[in-house]
Amino acid sequence: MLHRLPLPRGRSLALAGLVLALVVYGALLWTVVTRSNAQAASPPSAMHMSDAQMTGMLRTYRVTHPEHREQTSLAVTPVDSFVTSGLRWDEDHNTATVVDTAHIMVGDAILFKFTAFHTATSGEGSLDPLSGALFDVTGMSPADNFTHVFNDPGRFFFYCLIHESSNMRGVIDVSTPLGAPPAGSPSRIGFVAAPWPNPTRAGASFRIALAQAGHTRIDVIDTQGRRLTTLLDRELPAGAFLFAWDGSGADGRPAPAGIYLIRLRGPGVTESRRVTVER
Ligand SMILES: [Cu+2]
Repeated sequence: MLHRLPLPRGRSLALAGLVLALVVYGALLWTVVTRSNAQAASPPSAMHMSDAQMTGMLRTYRVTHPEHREQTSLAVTPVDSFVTSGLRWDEDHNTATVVDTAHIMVGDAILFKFTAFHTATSGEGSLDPLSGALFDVTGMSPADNFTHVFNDPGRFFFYCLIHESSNMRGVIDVSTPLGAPPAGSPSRIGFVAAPWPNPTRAGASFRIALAQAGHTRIDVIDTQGRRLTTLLDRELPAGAFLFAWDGSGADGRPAPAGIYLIRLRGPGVTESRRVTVER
């Protein structure tokens, strides 16, 4: 499911170098501080740098890794947004959830909004050889906000270079529309292809069809009716759509083995399909 772009090998080496530099820098700081102040409550380390220290490191990093974003000439209306809130990239307006996931369709745009000094860097983290391949933007205020259009299906990750150790990151799940149905309403609405593979060890794909446009929500729930995650919660046009559940809950952790229901609620349709997860 991961969208992979070819990337020069030099980039991953440079990233590995950055991480090594962080660790060495942290170790040196720790030595200096513990020597000069035996009362230091919590010695800094690579994972506990001050913002000023991280900002300095970021400035150095930017010399070899200039920030970049998509050049979009068309005005695109984003369907969802992530906004910096404390040490979070927040999507669901709930700061209690650490890592949020946006669910969009191919061709949809996401707006990244800055309220304080952070970065929006594509990738799973600084050790990801594809870190920054799609976008890598340092921002401070709304003037730095930017939009990225996701043109490929899959699961995309991004994070803040400065606050990676605080797990400041987000996920964008991009699904594929299969195109408009033939003239007239489809012969069947709701699930047109049950989840497969089933049983599964990793995740499952399924297809739905809608005869009319409307708000559509797809949840994964357990047999007690508890919501594990939400795959979609937005307006959809009439048509057929392919979705995938990656087998994880809203917290990003793999769902335990068991029976789950994928529940579809859309215009004129409420249906569930069972999927068995094996671990
Ligand atoms: Cu940050």
